[in-house]
This record gives sequence, C-alpha cells and structure tokens, in this order.
Amino acid sequence: MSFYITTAISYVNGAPHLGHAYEAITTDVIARHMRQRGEDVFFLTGTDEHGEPIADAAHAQGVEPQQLADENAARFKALMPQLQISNDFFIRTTDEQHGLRVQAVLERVHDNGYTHKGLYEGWYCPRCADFKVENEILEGNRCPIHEIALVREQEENWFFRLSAFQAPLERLFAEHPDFVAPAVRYNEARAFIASGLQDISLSRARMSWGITVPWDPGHVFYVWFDALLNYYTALGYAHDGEDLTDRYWPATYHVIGKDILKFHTVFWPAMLMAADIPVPEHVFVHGFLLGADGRKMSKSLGNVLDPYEVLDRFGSDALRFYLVRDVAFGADGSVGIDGVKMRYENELANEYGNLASRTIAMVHRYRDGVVPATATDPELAGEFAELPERVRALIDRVDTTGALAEIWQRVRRCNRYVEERAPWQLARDADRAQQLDTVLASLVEAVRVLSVLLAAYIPTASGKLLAALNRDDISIASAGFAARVAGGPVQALEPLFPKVSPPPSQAAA
Ligand code: ME8
Repeated sequence: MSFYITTAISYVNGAPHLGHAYEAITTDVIARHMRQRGEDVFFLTGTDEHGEPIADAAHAQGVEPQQLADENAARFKALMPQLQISNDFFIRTTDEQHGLRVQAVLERVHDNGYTHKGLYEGWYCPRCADFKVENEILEGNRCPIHEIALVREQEENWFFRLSAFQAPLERLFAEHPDFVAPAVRYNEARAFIASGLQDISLSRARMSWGITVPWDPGHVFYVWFDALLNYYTALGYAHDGEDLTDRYWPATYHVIGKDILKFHTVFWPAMLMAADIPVPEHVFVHGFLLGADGRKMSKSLGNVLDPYEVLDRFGSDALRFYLVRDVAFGADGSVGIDGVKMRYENELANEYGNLASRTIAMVHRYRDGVVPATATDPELAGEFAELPERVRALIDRVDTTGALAEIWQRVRRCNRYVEERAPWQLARDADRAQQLDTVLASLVEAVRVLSVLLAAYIPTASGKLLAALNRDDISIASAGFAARVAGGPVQALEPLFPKVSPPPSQAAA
C-alpha cells in the first residue's frame, strides 16, 4: 500500500528551531514505522520560500530574497540528516519545477471559473502573510497568533471563490470524521467553515517575490497557494524522469502545527476540489512546544531549547526520544534542557542502555558469548503478547507518545525481570543451568524485540544493539516474541548512551 506523509514546509526567514525539529521528528517516527510495516512510503519535507515574510526579512538584512532563501534552506536541509530524518525528497518552493506545476494547477482553477478579480480590503498580518477575518482578530486589531498590530491593507487582486466550497467542505467533514485529528482541531476547522466562508485573495499585485500568475503576469500568487501545492507538485519531479503522482496521491497524512489548521483543512481541500484533484486523507495537528516555564519560547525570556545544543551534547536519538516521550502528540508541551538530561540519564542510559549492556555482558560472562538455544520464559513472553499490534494501533492514531510508552513499560519490566531472576545467583548453582539458559535467552529476545520496536524512535542505538545481536531485520513482522530462540553469538557492545559532558559554560567554571 502506498503511504504518503508530509511535514509543513518551513519558512526560510530564519534558522531552524525546535518546533521545526519536533515536527520533522514526529513525522519521521511515523514514516519509519510504516516502512517497518512494509508500506510503500514517500516522506516529503522542505522549505517555503516565497512571500512577504521572506521578502521583508531579506530587505531588513539588505540581501535579495533568493540569497536569504538559499542560505536558510541549506540550514534546514542540513539539519534533516542530523536529526536522522528519513525524508525521500526535500522540496524548495523556489524550485523551477514547483513553479511550473503551481501555475498549471492554478490555471485549471481559473479555467474552472473559481477565480475573480476584486478589491480586497482587510486586516493583514505581515508575519502570517494572511488577511484575518473578523472573528479571528484579537482586541485592538491584533494578530491571534503573533499578537502584533494588524495593518489595514487594500489592493486589487485575484480572488479564489472559497465561498463556492461551503457545501462541499461541510460534506467532506461530515463524511470523513477522521479527516482532521485530534477531535478538538476537527471541531475547530468545522466551526470555521460553519461560520461562513468568504472568498480569499489568490494573488498579490504589489509583491514580486513569488510565482507569476500566468493569466495576469503583473501578479504573483499569494504565498499560501504556492506553499500548499508543494505536497502535490513534489511528486511530479522528486524522482528524475518519473512522475510519482499516481503512485502516492492523495496524501495519506499531512502533519502540521495548530497555527496553520485553517490553511490545511479549509483552503487546501477547497483548492484541490477547484482543480479536480482528490483531497488528502488525513491532517494530523500537533501542539506547540513552549519553554520550560510554560511560556512561548523566546530569546528575551531565555527559555529557548536549542536543538543544536541538544544534538551536540546528547545526540539525535536523545532529542528524538525526549520530544516524543515528553510531548504528547496533539498537546502543547513545555520542554527544557533539564528534561532532556533527565530522560537521557534515567531512561535511555539507565533503563534501555543498561538492560542492553547487562544482557550482553551476562551472555559473555556465563555462556561464552553464545545465546542459549532454548525456550523462552512464558512469563516474560506474556508481557510482550500483542505488543506489536498495540504499537501499530497507536501509531495509526498518530499516538507516537502512547506507542513509545507501551514499549517503555516493557523496558522497565525487563529490568525488574533481571532483578527478580538474579542470573548471578543462578550462575553459582550448576543445577540451575537450564534456568539460567532460559533467563538469558528470554532477555536477549526481549531486547531484540524492544530494539525492533524502538527503531523508528532511536534508530542509532537500536541499530547498534541489533547489530551486536547479529540481527538486522527490523520489520514489525519480526517483533513477535519467539517462544524459542535460535541461539547464536553476540558481540560486545559499547555503552549506547555514554556519560555526557557538562555544557561548555559550566565546564569552564
Ligand atoms: O507555517 N512548536 O512555516 P513555519 C511546535 N511555511 N511546532 C511549531 C512551533 C513550535 N514552537 N513553531 C512552528 C509555516 N511550528 C508555513 C507552512 S505548509 C504548506 C506552509 C510548526 O516555519 C508550525 O506549526 O512557521 C508548522 O507546522 C511548522 O512548524 C513550520 O512553521
């Protein structure tokens, strides 16, 4: 089955921040898991490079928009492998191929009669690049997202007849209650539609940093139309000489943050309908990361968690693990460096890492590095019954946090099992050799299964462990706990999560 998953594409007016890393990581966990299930996955991410926010930021720095876009797009692109993101393509909306396809799709919208020219006047947020409708505006004409003063703007532009899609969108939501999740976001989008849809601007006359409107070259497309279409255009040119559209469209999951809900769940499906293109299956909406003090992260408050610092000190497995474990998908979450350190030491190093190293060390110490080929302990096997199925079901609801919690419960159970069985005592008694075989075989099987299930979350550490066990199959089909293990040698394992040095500022003190 084809499975097409996307992140939002990031604005290039600044460097990547933790919110971008979070979205890429969560999406990557799902993409990797689906590949483990044997799905035909295509995973897209990229950068959103046109429009007012970029043009304004470039002018403020005295450079051309293209130069700013090139510099920052390179940083976003470089961050992906650092986070172990397994995207299949990285789209930039300044790609020539994207521009041509945007023009073709919107020309169809125009030919289908869903555009008209008119005078637009309204309250505009230059940071969102969006005109706000009355019921969104905060007191004092401020942006509901940025809380900055909105500007009264007037211009002649092309409009998209969003109002024509009132009934089709209502039908889409009524017939597909799983179109948007979580439910709170589905309700929010549905209420926005129910409040009555007005036509929206499709073009800008004053701007030049954008894709030219083919039927009126004095205009460029409003950046959101250009941006949303990335999900569709990318399939046309991601693989040289091959069009992947039929294979992957419609998209299976769009993963986005809650601030861009309206664009993805109202404008986007309407625009696709206007161009006779099938609409995506699901939009999954995550919350916002806040500083450890629960406030919006900002440099002036000194509560920013810098993804690069976490990567440098703890590595990308740790950042991935921390964010998914600490921030339930869909909810806002407070994050900080102390939390990273705690999860790293208490859970990754002391629970999973320690379980892995003591298991392998005991196989070496008591059985010369060869796993006893014997039946596993039904008691421990029972703890793993249905685990892969549960993880699958949770990931199907994009409950990446819940699935990780299920897995982690077993990591803890295994550590208790070691304490309960006390293999070091069994080893002193020759009559209990079979019991020791059973315990060792069961533990090796348990860490194998855990590592297969953790491969989507912490690919590096789980990969090292599986390599030490001489196992490389990470398919979910292989995550069943075997009643009997085949045995075989295991390799020594270096610590998966070594002690971390203090930050440079404290080291110097
Ligand atoms: O919105 N916590 O780009 P963007 C969690 N270009 N997620 C966050 C976040 C935070 N603190 N801050 C941002 C755009 N995000 C458009 C998208 S898609 C066709 C165009 C999320 O760089 C945000 O919700 O401002 C969005 O999903 C993504 O990061 C990119 O944000």
